[in-house]
Amino acid sequence: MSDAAIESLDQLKIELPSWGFADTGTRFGKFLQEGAAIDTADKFADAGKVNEVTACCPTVAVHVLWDFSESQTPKTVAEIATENGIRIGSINANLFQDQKYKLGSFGNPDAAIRQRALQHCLDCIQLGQDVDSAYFTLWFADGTNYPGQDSIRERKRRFQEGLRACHAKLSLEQIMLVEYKPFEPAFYHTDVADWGMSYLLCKDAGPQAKTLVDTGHHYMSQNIEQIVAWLLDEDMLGGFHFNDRRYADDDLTLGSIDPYQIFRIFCEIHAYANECGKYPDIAYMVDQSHNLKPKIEAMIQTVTTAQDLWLKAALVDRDALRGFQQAGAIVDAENALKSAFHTNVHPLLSEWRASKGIDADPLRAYRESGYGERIASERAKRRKALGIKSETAYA
Ligand code: PSV
Ligand code: MN
Repeated sequence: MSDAAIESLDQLKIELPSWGFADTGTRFGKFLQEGAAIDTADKFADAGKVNEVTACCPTVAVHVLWDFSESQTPKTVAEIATENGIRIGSINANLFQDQKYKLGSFGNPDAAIRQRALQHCLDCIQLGQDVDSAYFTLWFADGTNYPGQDSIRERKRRFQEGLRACHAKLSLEQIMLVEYKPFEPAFYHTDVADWGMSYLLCKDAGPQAKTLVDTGHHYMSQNIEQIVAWLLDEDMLGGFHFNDRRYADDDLTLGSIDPYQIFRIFCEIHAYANECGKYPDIAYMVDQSHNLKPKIEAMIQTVTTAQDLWLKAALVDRDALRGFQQAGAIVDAENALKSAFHTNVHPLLSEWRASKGIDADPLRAYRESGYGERIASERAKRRKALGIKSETAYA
């Protein structure tokens, strides 16, 4: 069983977010880091470094407005990724920063603004085709802040129209992921607030549209593994955004608050694979922006935590569990999960890492490489030369 579990780690390719390497913060302020990426090339270099020490992050997600500029063709950006040993993964549309989107993008009452949002998406789809990216990811900040502000049903129909138009332009290789989020920045109603709304919109749009589960986008105590199980069973789970949360969309490192929940989510995926004879096609992506933890270390921590919990979930004795379930042996069934969760999987992880030719401890390898110190000093100098002001304690 442990050989199969180790082998299953090859299924867990984790995409890193380009935006996770740049300076970010909350709406109250930013805490800048000397080593933060200044441009897309820096972000790709950092993602490449994480891939080098973990051997499981071959792609990087891009956010179009933050990673592409008119001075660089998509192909040039793709080449920078290749130079860093990675590829461009999902293309994330940006439908929330433009001043025009105050009342929404696809849900906006103004047809001209909806058209502008649609055009942006069609450009993203084309960009995806230009750089051979399989995933086009949509998250909408759309919603209203006050009762009566707009018609909820009309907004739903506007979304249906926009998403259908996007789907019509996908190539056969492209998958469109629709993310949901219960609140923020809209606080009265969010147009795509939960998995059911995403599911319905995807079904309406076409067969290449799937739901994206961001682990941080749920109300307190929601059973995320049930959502995952249902979406898997309906062939509608397209991808994940990995992070953890305590209160809202906190962007914490994966499993920092509730590792057992991530384990239970992974159990559903292994259960599916066990029944269907193959792992589902899911895009596993990180969505975290750290401004307290060192960014690259936080990414390595997330990735290795994901592998750790994935492996534990792979160790659940499925035959025994099925027997306990049939017999109504609740205590034994639960213990089948718990004993897997409490297994020390480090020896197995080390075995997998040795087979990939990497250090058994990716964080240690990263620290010993001196990369963090090198980029901090090089980027601080470059910031100075570029005239980028940093009002930080380190300045
Ligand atoms: C929104 O909170 C979100 O989860 C979406 O995925 C965005 O693309 C991303 O965060 C921006 O950081
Ligand atoms: Mn997300």
